[in-house]
This record gives sequence, C-alpha cells and structure tokens, in this order.
Amino acid sequence: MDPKELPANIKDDKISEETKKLISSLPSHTDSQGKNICQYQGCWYSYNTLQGVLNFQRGFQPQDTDIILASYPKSGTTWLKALTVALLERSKSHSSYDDHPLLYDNPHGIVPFLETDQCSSSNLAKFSASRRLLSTHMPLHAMHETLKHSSCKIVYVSRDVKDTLISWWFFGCAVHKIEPTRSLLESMLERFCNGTIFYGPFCEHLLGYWRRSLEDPKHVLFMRYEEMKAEPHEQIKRLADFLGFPFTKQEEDIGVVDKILDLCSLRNLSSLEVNKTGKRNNLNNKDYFRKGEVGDSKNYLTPEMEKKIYMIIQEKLQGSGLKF
Ligand code: PAP
Repeated sequence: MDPKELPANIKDDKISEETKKLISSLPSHTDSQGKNICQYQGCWYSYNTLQGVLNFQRGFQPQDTDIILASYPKSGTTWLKALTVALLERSKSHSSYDDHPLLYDNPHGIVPFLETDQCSSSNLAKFSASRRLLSTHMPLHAMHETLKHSSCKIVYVSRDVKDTLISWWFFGCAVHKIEPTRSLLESMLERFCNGTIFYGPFCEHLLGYWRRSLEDPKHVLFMRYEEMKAEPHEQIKRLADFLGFPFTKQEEDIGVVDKILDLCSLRNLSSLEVNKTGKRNNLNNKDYFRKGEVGDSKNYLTPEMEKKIYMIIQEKLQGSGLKF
C-alpha cells in the first residue's frame, strides 16, 4: 500500500515514519469496533500498540528481578495486578491499610503496560516496591528476543474464552459509549474465532504461555481466572510462592491472606472513589469492573455461538493438555 493511502488515524504523531512504512506492508483491516489493526509477527495490534510493541522490542532493558503480569485482554488483568501489588506491598508495614497504593490508584495506574505506557524510568519508578512490576497483553513470542537473557518472572492469567468475549463486548461498548448490540457480539465472535482480533489469535496467545509454563515453571506461572474465583486462598498462595514471597505461618494466622483478598475484591476496588470517578488514558476506571462472574457468557451466547467457540477451542488446544 502506498503510504498516501494509509487510513487517517495512521497520521498519528506517536507513530514514526518507519512504523508507518512497516504498517503499509502488513496485512491490516478494521476490527468490529471500527479500529484499524494490523498483523505483526502473527499477532493483531492497533497501529499505536504496534508502535509500543516495537519500542519495547528495541529499547526495553529487562532486569532479572522484574515481574511481568501477562494476559489476553479481559481475562483478569486488573485483579491479578491488584493481588500482586498487595502481595509485594505487605513487605512494607501497613499497620492499617489507610495508605495502601490500591486505595488511591487503579491497578493499571500502578502497574504499567510495557507496550502502551511507554515504560520510561519515571513510569517504572512509580510503584516503589522491591521489584519492578510490569504488565503486557503481548503474546509471549513478541517478548522472546528482548527477554531471552533475563530470568524475570512472568505470571499469565487466562480465562474461559466465552466469558472473555462477553467481558470485552461490554467493555468495548462502554468505552465507545455504544449499545452492546447482538450484531456487534456476532461480529466479535466471528473475529474471535478466526483470530483477527486485537491481540489475537486468542488460542495461540494462551498456548504460548501455557507451553512455556510447562517447560519453565520457575519463570512462568499459568493461572486461571476460574480457579482464582473458586479457590482464592490456594491461588494467592500459589502466586506468592512463585514470586518468592510466600506467606509465613504467622501471616496466615493473623489473617493477612483474607485481608489481601478483601482489599483486592471486585466489591472493594469498585467501591473506591478512584475507581468510581477516575480516568486513565481516556478510559474510565469504573469500566474495568463489571460482574466478575464465571459463566456469565451463558446469559448472552446462544447454544450455536457456544458450539462454534467449543469447536475452535477443541481444535486449537487439542493435544496441549490445556482445557476449558
Ligand atoms: P483488561 O484486560 O482491560 O485489564 P481485565 O481486568 O483483564 O481487563 O478484565 C476485566 C474483567 O475482570 C471484568 O469481567 P466481567 O466483564 O466478566 O465482569 C471485571 O469485572 C473483572 N474484574 C475486575 N476486577 C476484578 C476483581 N478484583 N476480582 C474479580 N474480577 C475482576
């Protein structure tokens, strides 16, 4: 494509001339919410996000102590960020939780995204825990070259594709201030199934982290939203052990685990002023909190839609040992 033919929003100042040239050579299309996306190294990104991915790939300096929280969008990122912040923060003595960072900032404000928050040193310094806490929606292979000599830890949270899709449908409509119509849902489902969706394909995203978690369990932890809901105590202890910050017997006895789970609960976080009225990158913090229920998709998907997703998941995850 001739750069002169590029869609209007590629004329964004944040996108370099080099990236514009690259974009014009990549497969691209408009997603179900009207955003232009292009496929780079097998994954679909918006143009701005692609610039962020390239900045990360060219300039990010990993540290062995970094913790990276990874996810496909709408899989439990906000919750995982809150839990991890709370786990690391407990090394500081909060006699009461009145000055806890989670009370004054949305978890996304505390834990920056590698590809979209331009991880400058000032951003990285914001959360002054003993370790740098970072996040990403990039697939694992997009980070491979940059992280290959690093022994940082990666925690991936996954979620049932049907609930992820429904969560995204509502989130996208809230962001764009449009009605969540059936036709939009059908079009998103179509794109979920054929993989041409923001950060898609979904199954490849899951499988990259799943396989690495089996090969290298010391450095990659694979978590599931459904298990976090069903057995929160076990799962937060699993996370704490993996990160090298296990709960002591004394902490367990005095109820620290319960306190953290309560602090990070959807009920508590969504009731905080910062999450009711705050904004970040033009997005309302309140839109990150909806129902947080397992199986909510049952209320919106027809049996035919469920079957379509089931067939794709069966086919793509076959033989991997990963099941939903
Ligand atoms: P993101 O990728 O844009 O950051 P993410 O946090 O991954 O979004 O997903 C949002 C989902 O997590 C929402 O699910 P729902 O639409 O099915 O309700 C949201 O409600 C849920 N969520 C947010 N915070 C929590 C929490 N503290 N506990 C449990 N679920 C949560």
